[in-house]
Amino acid sequence: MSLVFYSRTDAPEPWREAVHAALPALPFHVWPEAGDPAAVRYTLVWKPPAGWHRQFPNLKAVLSLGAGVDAILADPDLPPGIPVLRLVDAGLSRQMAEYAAYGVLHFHRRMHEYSLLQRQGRWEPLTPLATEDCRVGVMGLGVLGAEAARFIASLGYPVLGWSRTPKRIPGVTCYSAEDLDRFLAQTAVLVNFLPLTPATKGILDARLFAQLPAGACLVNLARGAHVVDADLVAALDSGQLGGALLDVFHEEPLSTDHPFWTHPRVIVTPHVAAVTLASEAAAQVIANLHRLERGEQPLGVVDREAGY
Ligand code: NDP
Ligand code: OXD
Repeated sequence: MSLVFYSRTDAPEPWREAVHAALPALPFHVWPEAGDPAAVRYTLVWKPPAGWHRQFPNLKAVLSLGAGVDAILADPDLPPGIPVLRLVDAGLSRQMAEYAAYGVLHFHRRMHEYSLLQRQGRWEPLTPLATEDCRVGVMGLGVLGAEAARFIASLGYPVLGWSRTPKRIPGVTCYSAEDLDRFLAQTAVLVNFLPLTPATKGILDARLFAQLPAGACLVNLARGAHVVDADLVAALDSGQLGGALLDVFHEEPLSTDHPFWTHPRVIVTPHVAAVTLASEAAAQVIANLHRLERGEQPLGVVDREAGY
């Protein structure tokens, strides 16, 4: 019985050490090394290529190195019936809340406009918007979105939240699926925390941008495929949107000729809103391996039907 680690961005060593310390009898292979494929019971993965899991006929569980599992579920060859386990917070929520709050402060304090004025050498004080008039709309009120909504509310912003099912979060006005229009109409800074599923793919499109107040800004730290890129560029060019802070993209790394790189109203970061740290997340993975070994129900089981 063994585990195979696959990631092109996470260093395997801290994971190997943590797993070995907790489960010394479980061989830990780092792809492209996998030992006997028939012996592989667990994979610990970030963005495995489509078809990759097909080679392990006796897999018992797939453990994600991230909170979002869209890349894992996108594999048509993922063995049916086995659990896919995602990270639940595991140190990510604090980082995500900080990034989201940074974006809100940036746009609320009109830094996107000052950056344009600076390029033109213009000294032009702009009228500030009172904090209590800068409504922040958080799409997705799960583990990460709810924490960010609470954090942004603690800074004095009126916060609205939107999720598939109704939520109650102190200090946050919560809307559910059917109230999207009302939620958008009030939102000055839209922050996306949705998982990427068939229902949310392309949700950030021209139709949605048109429902925001003119000049609203976008912080997308969920997935690139939530955005229709051409619609976002058009909304920024027309002034319907004032600016966008983007951490995630359809293709990563973002291709060098993509218009986002040079658009004066876009800030690009390289998928770093929250970075999984073995020092914070390994305990959760190990707890799940112990549970699986004991035949107990693991934590963070993804609803494969819903896609998150
Ligand atoms: P959760 O599964 O805990 O929360 C998802 C939320 O989205 C829930 O509130 C859910 O509603 C809501 N939702 C799902 N589908 C819909 C829909 N069709 N309409 C409305 N609401 C919907 O996820 P996390 O908070 O843990 O993570 C969110 C995402 O953040 C991840 O999937 C990942 O893509 C992204 N991420 C990005 C990182 C980065 O560095 N950029 C780092 C970590 C995560 P309900 O509560 O009703 O089910
Ligand atoms: C995640 C991510 O889903 O880093 O954890 O994007």
